[in-house]
Amino acid sequence: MQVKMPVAAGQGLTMDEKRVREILEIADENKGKKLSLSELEKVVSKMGSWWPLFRAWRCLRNADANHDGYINPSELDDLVRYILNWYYR
Ligand SMILES: [Ca+2]
Repeated sequence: MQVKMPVAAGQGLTMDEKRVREILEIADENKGKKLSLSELEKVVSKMGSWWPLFRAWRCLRNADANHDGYINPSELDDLVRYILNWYYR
């Protein structure tokens, strides 16, 4: 028997967590395992943001817990959450 799971509002669209992580991995151009503002800018413009630099800056402000100006591997989960939150609003 098939059970239909209730889908929360905004879910079931094309962008999911896996896809966001893929985009973030590709965006790490110098493979430094951390994302700079300009790398984030490319990420958000790929996701269709109108104003990528501002959006990238917001991402950094929200997820950069140690304030070094980069998204470190330990901050990546927060960044993914932030992006998903924003994307589905
Ligand atoms: Ca950081």
